[in-house]
Amino acid sequence: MSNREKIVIRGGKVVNEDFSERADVYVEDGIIRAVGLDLEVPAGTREIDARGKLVLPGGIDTHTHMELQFMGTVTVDDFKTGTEAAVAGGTTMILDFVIPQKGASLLEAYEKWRNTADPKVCCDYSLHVAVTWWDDRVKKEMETLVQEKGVNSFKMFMAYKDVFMLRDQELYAVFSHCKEIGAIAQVHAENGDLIAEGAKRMLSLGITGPEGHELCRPEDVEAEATQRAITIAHSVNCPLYVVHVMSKSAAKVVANARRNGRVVFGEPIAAGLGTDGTHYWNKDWAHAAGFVMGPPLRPDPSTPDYLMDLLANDDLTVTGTDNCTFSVCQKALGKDDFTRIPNGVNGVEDRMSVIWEKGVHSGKMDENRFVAVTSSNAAKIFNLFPQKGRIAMGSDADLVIWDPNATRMISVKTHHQAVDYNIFEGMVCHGVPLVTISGGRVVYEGGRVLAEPGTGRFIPRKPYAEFVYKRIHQREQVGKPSAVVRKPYDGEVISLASNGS
Ligand code: URQ
Ligand code: ZN
Ligand code: ZN
Repeated sequence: MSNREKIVIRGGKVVNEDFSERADVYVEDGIIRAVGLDLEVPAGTREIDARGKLVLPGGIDTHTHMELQFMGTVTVDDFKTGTEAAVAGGTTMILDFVIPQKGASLLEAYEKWRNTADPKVCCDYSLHVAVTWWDDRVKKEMETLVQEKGVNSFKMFMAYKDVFMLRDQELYAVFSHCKEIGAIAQVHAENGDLIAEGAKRMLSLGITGPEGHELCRPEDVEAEATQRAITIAHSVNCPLYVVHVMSKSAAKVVANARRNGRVVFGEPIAAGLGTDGTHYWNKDWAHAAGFVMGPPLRPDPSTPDYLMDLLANDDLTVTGTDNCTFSVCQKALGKDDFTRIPNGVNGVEDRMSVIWEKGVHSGKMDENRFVAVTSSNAAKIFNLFPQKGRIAMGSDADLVIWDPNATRMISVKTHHQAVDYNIFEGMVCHGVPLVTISGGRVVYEGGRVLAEPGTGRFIPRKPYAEFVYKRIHQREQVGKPSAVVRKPYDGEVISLASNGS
């Protein structure tokens, strides 16, 4: 059982996104009370030795689906096992998605997610809400969610035709409304019509296995939708967040848009940074099906390195996992037809280690950029900073003591997730969480999860995150188009026939 106690972490290197310093960190009542050298602390304070180790802000996973009903079944990791796995991997907050069915109330779906998650979560969490249909009721409910329920981000699907997909006109309306209410619009960017046609074609060619999933969604299908979403968002001056950027083509679209001044953020995920889509061609059906997710992992093996380079240089901004786990027997719903394989992979436990290994150990980014892309940037975009994402007096005591030199091998045999395989099986990663502290409680230590279900809190988020909205507001002020003042035309005007022809 993990208690909230007075804790001092001694002698570690405290790493924030902007600098690192040798310092002690003192924690009381779930809050960081002091950061400095040789801190004096009250008697009875628990001392944790972090000499030779790093002390990092706990990871924030921007994208999870715990206990999601999807494609006829339910993800095997619920809010308990999912958040236990999170803290075992050094993540102390998840942002999950409320996904209402078309026609269903967003508010009712939100309450359902809260009721499901609240008693089970072992770390703090917050909720994005998906907009899967559009009318005035949805519009009103988005306002209520923002003003009363702590939601400041809405996800729209451009894929999953007839299920969750919105058309361009609807995207235009939702993006406009997000801007009005100070929310950030998120998109799953894939062209749902092209996927539906491509899937029919693959099946007609006799391609029924997992490779068909990738073949009917080539990179262009993701890149086209990414560009379209950016164009629509820009036309209404709405900030845009592209979830799970999976391909080099889509990442280039995001990077170019940022270089052209668009307010857009790209989120690669652990899967896309750590492995690739060559697995879809594996001869073992269950192995191949385990990697099925949308957008798919890409068969171009240079993709993970490329995405990591863009993440290192700020073309891409923040990382999640899209943790959406189905065990092999659930994936087997699509054993004869890849379109029925439930989409989703693991990642919530391994994101931090995978990014350390492929990003920091490889020399692509330093420890400070690691903190930015695993924690601080998420906190800034979703208006949680500096409560989250920072080690400073007054911030939440969400901390990880991290050993950059130790290694661990990722395996289903040792992971804490409920899913019965791991897409990173056998990967050896430098960067190992030794102790995780969530809300001032030691929730992971000595290889054991100590967290109690229900001790995590729902963290409400306010609209108009400054990191996102300062530029939007200024553009709104100065960027309004204005009419040219000119003398009225007073020349001849032809007459049209009464039928207009
Ligand atoms: O599209 C998503 O984000 C969820 C609903 C499912 N998982 C996936 O394959 N990406
Ligand atoms: Zn998605
Ligand atoms: Zn997702």
